[in-house]
Amino acid sequence: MTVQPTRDDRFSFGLWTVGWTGQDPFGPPSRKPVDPVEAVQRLSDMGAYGITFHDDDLIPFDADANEREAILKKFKGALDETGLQVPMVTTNLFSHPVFKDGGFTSNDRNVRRFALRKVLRNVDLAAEMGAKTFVMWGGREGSEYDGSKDLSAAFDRMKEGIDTVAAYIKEKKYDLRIAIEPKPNEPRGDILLPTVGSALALINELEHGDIVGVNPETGHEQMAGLNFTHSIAQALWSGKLFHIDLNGQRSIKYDQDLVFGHGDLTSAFFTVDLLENGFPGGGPRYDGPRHFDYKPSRTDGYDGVWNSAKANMSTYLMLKERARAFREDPEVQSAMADSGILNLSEPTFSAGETTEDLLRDETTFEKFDADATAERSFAFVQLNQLALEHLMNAR
Ligand code: GLT
Ligand code: MN
Ligand code: MN
Repeated sequence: MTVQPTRDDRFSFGLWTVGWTGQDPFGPPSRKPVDPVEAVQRLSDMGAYGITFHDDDLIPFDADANEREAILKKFKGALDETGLQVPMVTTNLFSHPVFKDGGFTSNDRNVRRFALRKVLRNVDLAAEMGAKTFVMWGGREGSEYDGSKDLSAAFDRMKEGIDTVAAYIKEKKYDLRIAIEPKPNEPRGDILLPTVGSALALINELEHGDIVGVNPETGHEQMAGLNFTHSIAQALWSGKLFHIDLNGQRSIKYDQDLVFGHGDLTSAFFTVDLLENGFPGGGPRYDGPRHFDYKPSRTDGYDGVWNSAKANMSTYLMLKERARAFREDPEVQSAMADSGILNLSEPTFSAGETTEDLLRDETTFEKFDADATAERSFAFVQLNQLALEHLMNAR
């Protein structure tokens, strides 16, 4: 069963995803490179609305100005022809060996200055392409050995770099926001800003943090054993979920970048439920692209590549349908009521009540029967079973 996406679903893919040729640390590519124009056409034909890219995915690192222009012209032609958009652009500060110790936080100042120039040039390109989000994934910003980096200085340089880019965006009046993408490790032994929480904390220290948010990736949080839905929930709550990378990961191991849903399916269900239906009691919503950052398996040929791209969208849409049925089910609603889920929206203090009032209210402490209250049974397991039944289309 394949569910057909439309542009209104706002599905997008990185050019580096369907374009991954299968090279890994243990072997060379298992597929020939794909022409970006073909990627645009195929993604458009299958119902995606957007394509995203790193500068180097499209334009070789050492291309001269003429080559760059020719490549961009061809790519833009394919976009115009298909109507595919470029909602996000990002910069490669990790492949070339010059970045082996990072870009913004390399111990080599000349590398840091080069990295900034590369990013600023790409910000201009992002604006030119009409992108609204500029992702920053600092895969090489980190270390293998704790003694190899002055971490305080590294955070200073990270702040300096991101603030410089944000200030440049403002100065140029680009309609663009930055989204930091966390990852715990790989390729570095430990990457700075390993989780959504770490990125949110850094954003609070920025001068131009108002236009900086996060781009959480399913597998990256799960590599650290964290709950992806919780991570995006906190980003949303903080008004910082600017973009999202959906994929699949099976437990704590190397970054698998599987098809969305091919890792922890129950977690994927609740991710879609949150993105599509919002928090049970209201609250902020995500309205950005549903971006897939997966790697077609090395065992697949191009038939498998295009089919797996479709699988991301189709799985998302099936989960969306299942999540809708889940929320609408009266039995679910009553299990939610028994679980007290909507009660959590009620402030712990009554309107106008002060801490003094609380201290004086004996029912909250002196006369509070903790043992009797502890006897309450929450319907959490029942609710989860209902979720599974909906997920399995058994209801
Ligand atoms: C790289 C990484 C992804 C990031 C990309 C953005 S590049 O493929 O593994 O998670 O989203 O820089
Ligand atoms: Mn990944
Ligand atoms: Mn990603």
